[in-house]
Amino acid sequence: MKTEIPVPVRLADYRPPAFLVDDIALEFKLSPQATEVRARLNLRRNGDPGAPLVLDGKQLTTRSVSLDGRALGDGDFTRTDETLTIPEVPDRFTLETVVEIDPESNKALEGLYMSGGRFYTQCEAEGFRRITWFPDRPDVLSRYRVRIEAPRTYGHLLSNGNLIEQGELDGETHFAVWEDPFPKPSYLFALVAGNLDMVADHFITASNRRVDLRLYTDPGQGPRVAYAMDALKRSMKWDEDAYGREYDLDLFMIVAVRDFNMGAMENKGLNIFNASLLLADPATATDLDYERIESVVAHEYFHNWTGNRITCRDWFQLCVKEGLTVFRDQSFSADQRGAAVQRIKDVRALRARQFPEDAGPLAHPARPEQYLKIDNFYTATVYEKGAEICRLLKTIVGEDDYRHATDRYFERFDGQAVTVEDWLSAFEDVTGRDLSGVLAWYRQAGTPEVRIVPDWDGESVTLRIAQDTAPTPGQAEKRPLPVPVRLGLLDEEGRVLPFTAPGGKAPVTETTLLIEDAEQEIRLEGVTARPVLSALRGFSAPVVLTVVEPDEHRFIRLADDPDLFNRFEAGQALARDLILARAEGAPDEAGEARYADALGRALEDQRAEPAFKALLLSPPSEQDLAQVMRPADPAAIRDARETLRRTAAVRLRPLLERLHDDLAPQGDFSPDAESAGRRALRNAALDLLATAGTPADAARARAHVGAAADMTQALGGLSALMTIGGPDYDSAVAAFYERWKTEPLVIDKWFALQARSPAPDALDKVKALTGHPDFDRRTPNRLRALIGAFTQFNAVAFHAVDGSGYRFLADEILTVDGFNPQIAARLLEPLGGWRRYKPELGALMRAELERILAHPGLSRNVAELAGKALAD
Ligand code: B3K
Ligand code: ZN
Repeated sequence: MKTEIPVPVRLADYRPPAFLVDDIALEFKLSPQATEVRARLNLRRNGDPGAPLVLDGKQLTTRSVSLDGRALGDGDFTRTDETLTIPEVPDRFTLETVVEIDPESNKALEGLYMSGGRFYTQCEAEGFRRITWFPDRPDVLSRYRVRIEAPRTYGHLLSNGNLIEQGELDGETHFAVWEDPFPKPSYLFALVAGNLDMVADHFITASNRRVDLRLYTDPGQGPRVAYAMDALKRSMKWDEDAYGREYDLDLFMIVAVRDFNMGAMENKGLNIFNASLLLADPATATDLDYERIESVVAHEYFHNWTGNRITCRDWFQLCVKEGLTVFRDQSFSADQRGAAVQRIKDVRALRARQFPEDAGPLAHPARPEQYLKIDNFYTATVYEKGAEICRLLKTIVGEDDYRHATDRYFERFDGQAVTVEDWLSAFEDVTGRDLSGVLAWYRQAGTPEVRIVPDWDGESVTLRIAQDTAPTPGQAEKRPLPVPVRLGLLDEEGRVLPFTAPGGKAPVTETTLLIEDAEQEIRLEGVTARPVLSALRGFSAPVVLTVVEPDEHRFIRLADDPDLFNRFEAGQALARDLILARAEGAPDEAGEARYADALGRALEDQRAEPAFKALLLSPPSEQDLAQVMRPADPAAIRDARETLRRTAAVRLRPLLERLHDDLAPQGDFSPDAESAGRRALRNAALDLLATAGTPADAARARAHVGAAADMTQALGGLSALMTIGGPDYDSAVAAFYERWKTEPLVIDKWFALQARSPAPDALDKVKALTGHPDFDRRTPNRLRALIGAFTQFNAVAFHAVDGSGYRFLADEILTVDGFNPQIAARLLEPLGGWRRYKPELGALMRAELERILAHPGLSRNVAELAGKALAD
């Protein structure tokens, strides 16, 4: 065990690199247990004349170091576990190192590693140092030339940029040389080698250049990339139209890999994807898979400009690439699939993950100020809140200025490593506005709470608006932030009610108010009837909104708000309050019935699309509810939520049965949003009926499974059978395994489904599944499927009063930490919120965190998060 006290990295300590590397030539001799890496770096001093050269490296066996052709001896440099320092070097020189690495035993899946007998890399954030000695930081941009030599059995040899040479060496060995003309940070380096299927296509850019597109998969999986290829071409076109961004190389490649720590990686010209986010066909992938593939393909592609051409100065600025790129992929998905439904899904995800993070011990600003392990900061706050900040910035400056400002940003910062301030400076230049308030959004942690009290006097309505952000760890004082509130009015019959906005002359039906003070009053004139407020339309800012109003107004919005997001929101708010009331022992049965009937009317509404109705049918998730119930009692939440769902099922039975019948699939499968919406609504109807669980419902679920021709329907049916329980479910689960046991991506779903089981012995079953021959902790997808799904989606079993769920998770974290600290740290998240739960549960969660923290040899990744979770 190392007893060093880890020193945090601080934004305030940022210094420009002492040396720049203009170009680097890498030569790989690939071999599973002993790969040789020769690196030739052309270095140039950057500032401070006396500074020594310090390079990063990790788990490298160093064979030689030479400077301008002269071999260096032990006395010429010093080495620690993670650095190599040469005290005296000229202002310009060439450094050559030869190291040996062991990809086969690399189970951390960072640097160069193996999956299925092939070689892959993952370098963001600090994986390149596991490949060679280098100033491994994003503000060192270099031109790469990469030569790969390997036995011919590794059929494809890939790296970034353009292939400039390839050939045979001796009949057994072949090689390839790649050159990437665009200077890039080391985290964007990539290499892939092995036998792969390749699917080729091309794209003609706006300026009429041909770009070859090649998608690579494990052998046999090629036919499953058709949808990803299509999504890629649509993404390329969209970025030209929406942001004026054209692709810059002649070749764009994506490789799918089974073993991968996260979703995907935007390496220049050679994206590497978790296979689950690239491969799809109707039989094996769900509509959600298709949706994610489309959005992640777009996300990684969009990084080519926001991330690669313009990168981050340091890792604190991560949201400059991630928040912006998420905003871009959300906008793309909205254009492809419909803005309202997309927005609802994005907000649901934000609330499920970012809001709890922002309200707990791990709260941090979208631009954090310090870290121990940067891996721990690829968070919902950096990504999703980062995207929300871009969105509200766009709302504040308006569509046209947003586009002018992003044009300016690309023009001014192309080829550079930038900060949040640089990003905002483009907007300040174009608009002439002071955007320090937006900067504060990046710097301040916590979710603002906005409260609106409307008061109508017969002619005008006065809105008293207050905002407040609770203190977060390390940030006791909070300032008010600029909050754009899109708003309209309805009358009590649900009709649109025009009004005159502040400073306006003519009546309007919607306006955007910019709230900037802790408290302020705004008056809307010309309001001729008692108004129903529809505020924060489209979720125009990432805040928690409370409007002081009668319940009645929510019913009116649920029925008639022209803003679909707020219709959805009204239903969620009604359901939430009813569930909380019951969970806290004060059920409102009349209210529950009324809510169910209102849902029924919304389902009959011919104007609304099926995808939207499917969302309406689902009350806030158990996780969302655990956020608002104080203290949270997961078992009471589950009971109350299921009771409300059952009430809806009973009252709406004929309607739900009809929906389920009428939406039965006809004709061939199509992954488009409309067809997916129909399948979603059909599954949602079945799922609701299953809460009633009559023999007729069971028969319906069985028939649904039996007839399912695609994975969305198959899982929808299985999930309904699981809700009902009993032998039908058991035999369906067994049959599913038999049918799909040779398809790892489907077997992941099989594990994940069972992890969510509401049965009382769910934990025992999950434990038993860890002994299943197909369970392998070293494959992150499998681990997430079973352990991740259990802790996130099985709140009742995870929060069992005897602490068995927590103990199980802690044991798993400690096991996984032994070989993959990044993934172990990710698993810790559900324990972080211990203070929000009933004291008896909180104490048990805390005890497990303490046990984890005391474990000898704990990784820095897990130590940082467990330590923070326990800190006062
Ligand atoms: N940039 C990568 C994330 C890398 C995570 C490293 N621990 C994927 C993405 O956001 O596009
Ligand atoms: Zn990204």
